[in-house]
Amino acid sequence: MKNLLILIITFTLITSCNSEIKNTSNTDNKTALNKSAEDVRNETLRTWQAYKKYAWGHDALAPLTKTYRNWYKKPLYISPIDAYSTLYIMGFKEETNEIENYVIDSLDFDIDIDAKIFEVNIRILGGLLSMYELSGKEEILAKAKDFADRMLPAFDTKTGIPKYWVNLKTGVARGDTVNVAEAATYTFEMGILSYYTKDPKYYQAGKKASLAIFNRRSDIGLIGDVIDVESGEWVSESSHICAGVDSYYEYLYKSYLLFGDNEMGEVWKESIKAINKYIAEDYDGKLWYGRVHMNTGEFENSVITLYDAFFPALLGLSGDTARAIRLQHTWDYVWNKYGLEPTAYDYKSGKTTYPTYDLNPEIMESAYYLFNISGDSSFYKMNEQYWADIKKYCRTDIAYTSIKNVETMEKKDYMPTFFFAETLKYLYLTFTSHNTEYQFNDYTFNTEAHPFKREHFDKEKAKIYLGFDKR
Ligand code: DMJ
Repeated sequence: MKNLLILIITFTLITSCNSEIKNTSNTDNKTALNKSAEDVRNETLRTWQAYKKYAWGHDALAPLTKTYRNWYKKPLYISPIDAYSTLYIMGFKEETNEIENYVIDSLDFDIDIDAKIFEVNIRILGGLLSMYELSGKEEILAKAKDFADRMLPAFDTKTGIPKYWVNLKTGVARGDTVNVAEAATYTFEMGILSYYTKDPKYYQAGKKASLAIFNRRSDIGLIGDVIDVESGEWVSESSHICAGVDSYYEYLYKSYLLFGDNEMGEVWKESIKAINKYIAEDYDGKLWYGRVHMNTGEFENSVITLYDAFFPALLGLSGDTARAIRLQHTWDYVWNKYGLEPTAYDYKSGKTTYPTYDLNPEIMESAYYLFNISGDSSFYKMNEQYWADIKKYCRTDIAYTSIKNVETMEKKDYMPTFFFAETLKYLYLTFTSHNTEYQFNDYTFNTEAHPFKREHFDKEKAKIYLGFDKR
């Protein structure tokens, strides 16, 4: 009854919060979009066309010099794979068909390059699996499986935590020192692949890595942030939720949410208890998550990163709306101090320690979640403002570019692939929250914002296909 009441209130608030919002369910009809959604959609197309003109076949666009950048000596086609689900949600059929055809006909992962396993997992494997869900094309699932099979040799270590790089052709892996995010952000994509292939080996590899981290927690329940994959020793004992750890926590909760793996749910519950007890801090009237020592819980430093702005979304998703809202206001304060967020910020000195802004999505991701969870229109307005600021400082004649220094707003010549995958998508989804078929409660996103429909994953089947036991 209480839930029903909250739902009704939320729905009422969402539908009444913005006068431009029209009550329609037809997302294909461009006239049904409000001004903000229409604007993001048009800008996405303009940016995609720039990628196609200047960087097609390569990993990323360099928007100032109007050329391309590749991550490795051969391209992995990362921008289109990352962009696909955003273009699909926006209804760009011709563009998404073109990407599907390229992936099916021309993409070959048998390349002699050492790929960073964390990055390619969230972008390529996550992107391909989402492409499979949205397109329904079996050939795309085959590509995803082929790619994951090339990643798996990296997990063959004494701890089960993968090495940093894996050679896509030979399977030779290297790099024994990894941060926690690189160590254990795999259960979501690997679980989805296990579900669709009915082969538990993928999820089991990802879960082993996550549990290897959790099982090395201290007596007070905290983990460090850098680990040796062979010895299992902590290389750094700093405990935080910042860049380098962030998505480990995200995947604990999301694996429980999407697949119903209760063991992962318990790991999340225990972890968040320790985080809130030792890491959360009230400072200057705001909520912050800084850095403490994993064994003692003693404060180490107050440098946070803009990646941490994902945490309000995770707190909100897992039911702690009050903390989520407070934390989002903290991030909103940091954003407004500069007009964009700096990559690193010391909340006690009030200064940035690394002033770059790379078109990152996290603060907009959290505003999107909180608008949908609480129905409070101030989160919608936050995203309207962040979008206006991005247009003001990052827009170029052909696309958008990163900022070298948020104090001077000097531009950098690079557009990361997650701008397509995440930033534009979360903005668009916020502005269409009322009238999209991609309803917030129906989807779970990987850490690169690739969407997966919750009802596609039957929890009883997941238990078998992913090979975990119900508790
Ligand atoms: C994205 O690649 C992913 O969200 C990742 O988890 C960390 N953040 C970047 C974008 O900022």
